[in-house]
Amino acid sequence: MSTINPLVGIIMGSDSDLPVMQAAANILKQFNIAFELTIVSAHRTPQRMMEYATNARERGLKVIIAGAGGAAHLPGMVASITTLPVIGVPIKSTNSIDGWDSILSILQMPNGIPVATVALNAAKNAGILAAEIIGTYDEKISATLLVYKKQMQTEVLNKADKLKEDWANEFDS
Ligand code: RP5
Repeated sequence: MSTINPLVGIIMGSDSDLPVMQAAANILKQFNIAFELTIVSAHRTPQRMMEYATNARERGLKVIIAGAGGAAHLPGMVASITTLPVIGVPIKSTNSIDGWDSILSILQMPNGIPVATVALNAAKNAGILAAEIIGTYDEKISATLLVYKKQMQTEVLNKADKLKEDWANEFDS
């Protein structure tokens, strides 16, 4: 699946990662940021991974979001090849013991090859972070992000008001 002139490449080690990774696609869609979504496995398709990471920048991508689970080498290996920022999504996958294996495989990168690692299964945050990276040069996207953050604030404040009201009623009764 792809959109025209994608700015964000969402890749994952397996189609079994899709239920988690589609949250990154959904939020990018909400922000009107063009993305592509595909499967690239570090272990099962190493040559495809090399090609993807090697050509990503000249194809116009600005950020890569890479999700994998278990022995999750995809984000780190892609980051070792490209100079684009890579956001890693650790996935509690079919072969993951408890999620820590995925987290540590993506997080504990050697000096020189950073991967911006989000929380376990936090593909939505990966999408938001990708948008924020694009927002550093695209005013329209940074304005969209500002609206998003303000909406979240309003939601929390409304919930706080409701809580106050509910508890006030509780004390009255
Ligand atoms: C990883 O192995 C993939 O990213 C996936 O999280 C995990 C399991 O893959 P499947 O065996 O379900 O295809 O490389």
